[in-house]
Amino acid sequence: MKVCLTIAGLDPSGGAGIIADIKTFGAFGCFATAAVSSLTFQNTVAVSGAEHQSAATLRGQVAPILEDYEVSAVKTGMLPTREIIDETARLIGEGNLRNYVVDPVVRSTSGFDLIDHVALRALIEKLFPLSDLITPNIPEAERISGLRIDTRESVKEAARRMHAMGAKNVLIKGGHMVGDDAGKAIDFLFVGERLTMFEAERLETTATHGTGCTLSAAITANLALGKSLVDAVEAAKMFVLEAIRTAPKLGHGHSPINIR
Ligand code: PXL
Repeated sequence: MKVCLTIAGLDPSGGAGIIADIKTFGAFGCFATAAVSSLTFQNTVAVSGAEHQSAATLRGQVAPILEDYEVSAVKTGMLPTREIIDETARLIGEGNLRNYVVDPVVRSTSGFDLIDHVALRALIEKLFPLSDLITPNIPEAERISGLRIDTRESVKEAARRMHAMGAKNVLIKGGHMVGDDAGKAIDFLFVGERLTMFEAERLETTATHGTGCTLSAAITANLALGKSLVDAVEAAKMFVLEAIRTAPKLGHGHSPINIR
């Protein structure tokens, strides 16, 4: 059985973060391991705060896993501080980890900042070069690239800029797209300079809490299983679409999706 690792936040309400990642790894037949970067306080309506881990408590969680298991793929989600990002970079280097997917989490669906400015710079400098794929949505890609993204040309330019920052491969998720492609759900995968577009029907729903976490975890699981990047993204996108379609409509805000 392939072992996957997630380093991400705990969303105790179950929609996002490591709970979504663990369920997703399992859904693809992988064995889930998880280290918490931050305890967040939230439900489907709002995030009210977070208590971040230290470098020592992150290392304390991850090092024993790497000593004992062969980890086939890894993803990172919410990494709120430079301290945690620097330690994550060290752990990934020491473990010689492959198939590394960075979900550059900036803000929760409900609008809470999950990383500060200094940490975002560290994420770009330290983790992009170690990664096999980064998976920003449009607001994240705008924040990282400094560009306004409202056309396919600007999607390409943003991907070029993120390549120049060290990301080998870039998946820009078009769910927040405005302009001509608003109302579609097109994801843009740049493997090096080569673009593959994934177009799916757009589901009009507020049940979107945890979609980004689930997508990156599903890609990670499929890379662990030996799929190519294009095939892994395709499988992950289908998985998330089905999870949104069959979402349980829980809570009073953005409902979690149905990961199984
Ligand atoms: O969806 C971004 C995200 C990632 N990780 C954690 C979160 C959220 C959004 O709420 O709570 C832990």
